Amino acid sequence: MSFEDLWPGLLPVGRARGGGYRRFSWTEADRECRAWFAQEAVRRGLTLERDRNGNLVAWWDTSADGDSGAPGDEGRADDGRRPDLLDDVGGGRRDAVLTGSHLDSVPDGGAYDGPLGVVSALAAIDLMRERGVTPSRPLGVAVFTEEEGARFGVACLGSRLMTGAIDPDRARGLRDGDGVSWADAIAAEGYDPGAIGPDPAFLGRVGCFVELHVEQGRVLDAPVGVGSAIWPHGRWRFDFTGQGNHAGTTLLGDRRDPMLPFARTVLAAREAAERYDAVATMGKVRVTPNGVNAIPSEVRAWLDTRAPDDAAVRATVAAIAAVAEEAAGWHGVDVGLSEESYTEVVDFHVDLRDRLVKTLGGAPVLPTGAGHDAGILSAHVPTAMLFVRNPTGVSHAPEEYAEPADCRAGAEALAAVLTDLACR
Ligand code: HGY
Ligand code: MN
Ligand code: MN
Repeated sequence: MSFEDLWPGLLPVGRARGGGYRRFSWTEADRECRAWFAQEAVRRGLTLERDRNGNLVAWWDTSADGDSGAPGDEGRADDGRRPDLLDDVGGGRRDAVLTGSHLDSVPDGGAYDGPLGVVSALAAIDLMRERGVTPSRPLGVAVFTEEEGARFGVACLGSRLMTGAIDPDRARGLRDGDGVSWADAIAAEGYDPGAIGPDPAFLGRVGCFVELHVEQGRVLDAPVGVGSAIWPHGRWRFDFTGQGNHAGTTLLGDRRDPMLPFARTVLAAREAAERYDAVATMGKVRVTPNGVNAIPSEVRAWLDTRAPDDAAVRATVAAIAAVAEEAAGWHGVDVGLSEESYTEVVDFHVDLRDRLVKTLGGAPVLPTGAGHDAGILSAHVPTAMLFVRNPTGVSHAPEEYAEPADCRAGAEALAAVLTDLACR
């Protein structure tokens, strides 16, 4: 199927009234996305595997003995060993090529962030088959769970669990806004919460991972680009605790209103980001009790900070925290700050990056400020990214868009890259 034929199948799933998407992990929309992916995998004769962390991988393996090629199989094309993948980087015993992305979204997210990588991977397999390409090693399409962290708060949770980048106990205890834990959510889907955690057997068989993603910015002036790096970035939570009280009868001098230091902190985030050439966002806040005529008892607010280098991120957060402390003190409010997740700078695998550029006959190379599962896997597996042009640069919003011609070019580029990597 062409990209255009495939794309409409997923489009309506999880779309909210305002046109954005609410595809949160382990909700009905997520189940529908997973069912769509399973159906497309079966339609292509791919072997669908659910790992213990909630991630999915659909395997195309053409080895003589027809094993699934899923990790853990001996998966050999003949009695010899497959040539090492990327032997210029000493792939060792790794022989599978993995692509894919995620299907979950931020609240009111766009249609392309995540799904473009998954749909393009399936379209790329169809293109390869139309051209009679037969991979000599397993080729997997992954769907990583909870990439946005929109429900349980930690981004790339599925790939962090797979790689050991998060403690399984902490993951089990993550809770959504209604208090539902990750453990309870996955148990309700038939997973064993006690089994989540690092999966070295899977990673040990993956020779490289290439993720295609819509560009989240507007740097690209060509249909497809190749990723060079991901900026360091993190998420912090401020807890401002004051005294709930009556909005009408409490004198100003008697108030301990947590909303005031929160408001000062939001402005400080912008000031610090400008000062340190970073970006800082406070887009999520939870007010308790959130009543019009009640002074809040608590304001919980999240900070997302990113910059080209670690020092700038740290300096930005430190400056914001200092203002939060001072403002809280002024208003007799307590403030707590906790780092919820942090991702060091990711420099994608140079040889793999250059190989993608060469396969594409040249392509722009660009960094990104957006986090991806590719960033998490890159510490364990040679990893690269392809970006598809986003004409407006808008992402994490209903207006996110990519031209059909550019999406087609992305699927073609991915097919060429996967052919080069999986047919050696
Ligand atoms: O937040 C990010 O950068 C990514 O979209 N999860
Ligand atoms: Mn995103
Ligand atoms: Mn994404």
